[in-house]
Amino acid sequence: MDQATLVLIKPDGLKKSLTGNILTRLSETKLDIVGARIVKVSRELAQKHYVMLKDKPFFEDLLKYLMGEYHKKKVMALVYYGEDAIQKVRNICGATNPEEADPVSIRGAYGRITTKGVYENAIHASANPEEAEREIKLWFAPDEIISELYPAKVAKKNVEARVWA
Ligand code: DAT
Ligand code: MG
Repeated sequence: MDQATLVLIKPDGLKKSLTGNILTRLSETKLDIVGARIVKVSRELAQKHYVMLKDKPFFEDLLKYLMGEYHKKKVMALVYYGEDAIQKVRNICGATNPEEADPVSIRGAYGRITTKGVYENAIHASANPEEAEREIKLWFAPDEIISELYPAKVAKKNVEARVWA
């Protein structure tokens, strides 16, 4: 079944110049990239992204990590699409805990746990189709994705926005 999944190259991945390596590893999946953005992550976006973990003792550190307070204030967000996309990407990422991840997986090769206990695991990948849809809609507007993944509508937005001067 064709699926979409959200991938984030987290701030440690960008700080360590791993973008090329990670994208190369992901290209083994033969999936299509249908969206890509560089994002400066706000606290609000980080909180929404990890809402499921809001009661965990490590939540505050997780927010700081995703916002880039330990590395660089940017994240690369991508949407991959194709057959069994969610599992294919998760397999290449490896286990959540980088010390337990298969050493040939992305997290096994590049992740670490800091002395503070933060899992710096370089990459995020959606866990299931419901999470993927929620996460993709959080990180991308309909026009930032080159395929029609989910229904969208035209809405008049009466807001001020920056344009090129
Ligand atoms: P995954 O990223 O594999 O989907 P998750 O959704 O359970 O795992 O957790 C999200 C992130 O939170 C994970 O990438 C790293 C961090 N995390 C999870 N469990 C942790 C723990 N016990 N201690 C510190 N950080 C943790
Ligand atoms: Mg998860």
